[in-house]
Amino acid sequence: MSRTALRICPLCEATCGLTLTIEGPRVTGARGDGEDVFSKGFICPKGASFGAVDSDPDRLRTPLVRENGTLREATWEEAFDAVAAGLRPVAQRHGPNSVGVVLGNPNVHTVAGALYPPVLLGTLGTRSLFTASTVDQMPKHVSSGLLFGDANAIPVPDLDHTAHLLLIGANPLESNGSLCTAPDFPGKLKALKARGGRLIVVDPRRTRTARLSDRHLAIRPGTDALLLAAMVTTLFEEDLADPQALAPYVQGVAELRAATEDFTPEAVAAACDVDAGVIRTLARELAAAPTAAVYARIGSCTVPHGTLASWLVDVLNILTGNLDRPGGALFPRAATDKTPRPAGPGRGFALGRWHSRVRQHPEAKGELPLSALAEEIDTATEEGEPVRALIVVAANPVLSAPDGNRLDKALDSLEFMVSVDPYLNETSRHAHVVLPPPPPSQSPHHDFAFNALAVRNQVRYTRPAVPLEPGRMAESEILARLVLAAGGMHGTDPTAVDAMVIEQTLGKAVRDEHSPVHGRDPRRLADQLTGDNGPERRLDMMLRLGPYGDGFGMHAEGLTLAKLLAHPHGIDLGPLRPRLPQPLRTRSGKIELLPEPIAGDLPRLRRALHERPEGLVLVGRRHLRSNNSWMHNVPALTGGSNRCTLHIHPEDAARLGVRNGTEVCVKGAGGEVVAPAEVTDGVRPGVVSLPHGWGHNRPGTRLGHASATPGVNVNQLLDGSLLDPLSGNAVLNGVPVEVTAHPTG
Ligand SMILES: Nc1nc2c(c(=O)[nH]1)N[C@H]1C(S)=C(S)[C@@H](COP(=O)(O)OP(=O)(O)OC[C@H]3O[C@@H](n4cnc5c(=O)[nH]c(N)nc54)[C@H](O)[C@@H]3O)O[C@H]1N2
Ligand SMILES: Nc1nc2c(c(=O)[nH]1)N[C@H]1C(S)=C(S)[C@@H](COP(=O)(O)OP(=O)(O)OC[C@H]3O[C@@H](n4cnc5c(=O)[nH]c(N)nc54)[C@H](O)[C@@H]3O)O[C@H]1N2
Ligand code: SF4
Ligand SMILES: [Mo]
Repeated sequence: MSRTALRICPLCEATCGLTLTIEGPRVTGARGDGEDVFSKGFICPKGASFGAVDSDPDRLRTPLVRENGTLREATWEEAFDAVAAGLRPVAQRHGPNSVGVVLGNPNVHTVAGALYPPVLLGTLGTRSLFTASTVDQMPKHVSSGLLFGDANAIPVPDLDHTAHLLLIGANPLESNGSLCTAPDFPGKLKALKARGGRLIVVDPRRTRTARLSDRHLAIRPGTDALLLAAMVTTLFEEDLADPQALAPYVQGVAELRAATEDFTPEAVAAACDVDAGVIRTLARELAAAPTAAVYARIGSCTVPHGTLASWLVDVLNILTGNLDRPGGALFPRAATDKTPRPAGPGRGFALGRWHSRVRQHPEAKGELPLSALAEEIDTATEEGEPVRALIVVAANPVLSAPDGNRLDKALDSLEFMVSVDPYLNETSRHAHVVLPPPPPSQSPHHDFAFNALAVRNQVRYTRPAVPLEPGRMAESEILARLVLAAGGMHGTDPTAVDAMVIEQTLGKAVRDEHSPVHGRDPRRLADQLTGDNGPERRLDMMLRLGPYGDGFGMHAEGLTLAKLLAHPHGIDLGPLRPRLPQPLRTRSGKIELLPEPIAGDLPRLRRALHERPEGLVLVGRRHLRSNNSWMHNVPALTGGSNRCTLHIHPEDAARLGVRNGTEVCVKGAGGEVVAPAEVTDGVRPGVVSLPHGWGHNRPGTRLGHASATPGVNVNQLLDGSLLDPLSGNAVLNGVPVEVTAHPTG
């Protein structure tokens, strides 16, 4: 007997609605939900393998607790006893910063990951926070913080309506898009072209996305900020800079012009390896297009000038009047966004409110660089305590962050470590306690993070498709219990955590004169909340206080959880609409075009005008059938072209005596790896490419399939010292490497 259930796919940022086929407790099939208001039936090979990902036999079924050095299966009670006994003494002896928290990418793909880590951090009071953001998009947060006063105000290209898309360092045909949630990104690019629009791709590799473009620029890695600065200069020189309707909200145009005028196309051409005439054409076409959007991702962020490049992307959107207009780049408005506040000056965005202990990296958005995690554990300093205990939630930094070997050793030296992870992998194998969340079919889903980055405003919620198996604990309960254990309240009913958050949030809302519930009784409001459990009541609360909410009865037609549950395929909230000046939170209340930290970083960019790598540089790549470090254990998603090979251009291969399949040794500042070469003109000369997330050959893991074809860890080539100084983001692309034919190859 089989049945079907709806489930939003958590496997990438596209958030497609799936229809699962379920037999007993198992998902046996997945297809696109044709009635989903947003994804309309789209599915990719990863989503189609949802059942295989979900029922991977290597997923942990019970908690693990370390006893006499080895991990053994344990009950939840034993596991949380061990967490409480392990964490509190460290904090009490060495202070709050001695307990570190590492949050990995899948946290933004779960309900629990959105709702509990902020409470955990508040309880711990630690400044030792490290997340996947600093190996990813932190430069974008910093540039948005500085430009708009809100690090989370990230403009999203209006893919469905734009006439011109300049796409930089992103490969949505493999990644399905990022900081731009769009089911069927490939289809949307094809539709753009079909309606006569233009697609320009800037990427050192001729990716599947690049092959779809009208123009592909195989830029030298790490130089996008120079290219974009030269486009800005061209707009000014040729009198094409015109913020149009944005003008009243923008300050600093003249200062920007003066600060960037020496970055002419002619000055940057050699560094970027892009013809000056082409750069001028790019700027002219951008200005001339009826609507246009500049959109940039990983390849522009994980580089030495990541924040400047991220800033220049929005500067170009602003100078061409494309920010905040349909067809340009707009600020989404998600159903669980905070209660809208009227426009006006805000508190602004501060960087470097504290610094890391060892190398004094400035915090950004409350985080320290993930690249600094190992040294914050293994290096003593005169002031401050090293990290001695670690809470790791959905993160595998041994593979995802620079210099995994050093981190591997550092983790072993911790007094206590707990991992919330479904796998015993390269990172969780170091934990004293592993707490496994249930598979996605047994978890609810709502995209708190990605709805605020989506190309269309919409809201969807799916309850668990399969009931929790006996012995399983919902991830929300795992994290709530972790909060209690960390706060010295081990043993308390975990629903107390949600009750506390609800009480605090409603208490604040009734005191806020802009809130629809201003002046009301918070306890009466709490009594109105519906939902089967704490997370659902919190979702109900956020929906009702949010921009489309019912305001707890103020707007009868408004959103509530009950209304959302009555629309299992979601509720469409319309296309992206202009919102300025409301999202601005800068002290001036305007878009601050040339913020001081950015101006202070321009001399470093100026020096890059004269830098040329002597040898090869390395970039990454993604494959449609993979996801970072955790999907190589699913046979349906491995094999074929999803392999850990070094792409190298035929000219470089010939010079080095490397043939297709030759084992090559790749050497970087942090170490060396040996991988088979794949000779292809898909990468430009001077550039080689290895994917990340591989290297599943460490002992003590439980990854049967992945460890049989382990691949190598590209991040071992890094030593963790290369960062974008403003954001603390790791440099993962454009890294100098040496490649030689391996003697045994
Ligand atoms: N060289 C190089 N390195 C990179 C990148 C690159 O482009 N090049 N990309 C970087 C980027 S953008 C990112 S975001 C990071 C990602 O790196 P990480 O943050 O480490 O994320 P993942 O590898 O996706 O998964 C981390 C862990 O989450 C676990 N997990 C999966 N599902 C769940 C769940 O539902 N709950 C919980 N609690 N855990 C779960 C997995 O088992 C895995 O151990 O890698 C970065 N590293
Ligand atoms: N299939 C799959 N999908 C994923 C993931 C995955 O691992 N696999 N990971 C998810 C995550 S966590 C994220 S953050 C997103 C990332 O989403 P994307 O940003 O689209 O990621 P990539 O596919 O790595 O594309 C980055 C591109 O930048 C290029 N590049 C490298 N260096 C430079 C440079 O200096 N300049 C320019 N212009 N380009 C450069 C690379 O060649 C590559 O093609 O993908 C998400 N989706
Ligand atoms: S595109 Fe992403 S969200 Fe959609 S089915 Fe594939 S993995 Fe899932
Ligand atoms: Mo990412």
